[in-house]
Amino acid sequence: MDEKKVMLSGIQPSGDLTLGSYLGAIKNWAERAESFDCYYFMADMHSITVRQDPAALRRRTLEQLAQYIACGLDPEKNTLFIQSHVHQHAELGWVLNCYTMFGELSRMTQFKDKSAKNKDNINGGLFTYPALMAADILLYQPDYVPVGEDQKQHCELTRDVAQRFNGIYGDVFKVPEPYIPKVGARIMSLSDPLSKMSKSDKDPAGSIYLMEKPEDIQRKFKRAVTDSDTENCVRYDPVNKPGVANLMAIYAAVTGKSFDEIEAEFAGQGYGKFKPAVGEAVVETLRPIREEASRIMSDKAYLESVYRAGAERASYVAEKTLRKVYKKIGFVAR
Ligand code: ATP
Ligand code: LTN
Repeated sequence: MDEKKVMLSGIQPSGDLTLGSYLGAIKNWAERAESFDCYYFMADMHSITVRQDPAALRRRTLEQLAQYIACGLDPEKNTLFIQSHVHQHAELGWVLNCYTMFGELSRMTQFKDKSAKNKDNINGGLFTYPALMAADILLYQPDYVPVGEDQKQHCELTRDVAQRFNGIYGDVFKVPEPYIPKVGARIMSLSDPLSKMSKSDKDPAGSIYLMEKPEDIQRKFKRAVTDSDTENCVRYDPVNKPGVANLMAIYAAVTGKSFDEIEAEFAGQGYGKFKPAVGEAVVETLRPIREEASRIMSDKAYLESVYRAGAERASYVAEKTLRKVYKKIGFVAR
């Protein structure tokens, strides 16, 4: 019998993947792909909580799959699938909506942020989204959910919902732990170091995209907002020097160096040397991913075979949990 622990995570195809998505989430997935039983999906159902262009959504969903594979997730060893292909997500999502409280949903920062950004479309899905996310997770009984810092609150809500449900019906769900990286859990925008780097940001200067050309990446790093102090010194101080601290976090995450080592490396050299060095390290990290993803994108038949097989495997596991839930809550078996 397979004794491996289970890991699961998803990303919305709501924009092109960024360095934030990579360092906060995917890098962690790829590094653990061998030792865990892993499920990773494209959260297309979540992405329609914000209005999407249909053709762009379709394209980005497939590109995201190609990028997952290019980041090192081998489809033979990981179950890679598209959320809407596994109908159990919508079904358990509805059930869990009825076990998630209005007050809990009202406290979610992602809801507050996104409703502030999309004032003309504050829809029910945007509000109840965390119940669907709880379903995404609990269907697969995972031990860990590798995400960036911003998703911690949703993971905690998932734990609360699972515990509430188990409290009523007995042990139905495993209560999972969020798995957040020590470095890179919250990469900030290069143009505004006080806000998170985000793939749906309207200002592309703040985000580095996985598929971006090296010269564009370098240009963005050279123009990255550092700090208004006159010190011009590479020192880790997130409160007073958030721009430099963010660049240091990026450099640390891609090179594996500690903050002390980075300070020593750039002692007396100023931002003029530091910023292009970070750019160069990021370019070299992303180069193989970009090249491999472009190659995979051109093979549509392969991508289709991957997401079909993934949906089949995911559905099999998800169905077991869903049946158990339906039985416990009193639905008549078909
Ligand atoms: P959107 O702009 O559509 O809300 P996003 O860019 O904020 O998207 P998500 O799809 O919400 O990204 O996140 C995908 C995964 O990457 C999640 O696990 C999230 O925690 C992580 N992540 C996203 N942005 C960052 C970031 N700037 N730093 C670290 N991790 C991040
Ligand atoms: N809410 C996440 C995406 C997401 C997810 C999940 C992450 C949807 N379902 C399940 C982990 C597990 C986001 O907005 N980044």
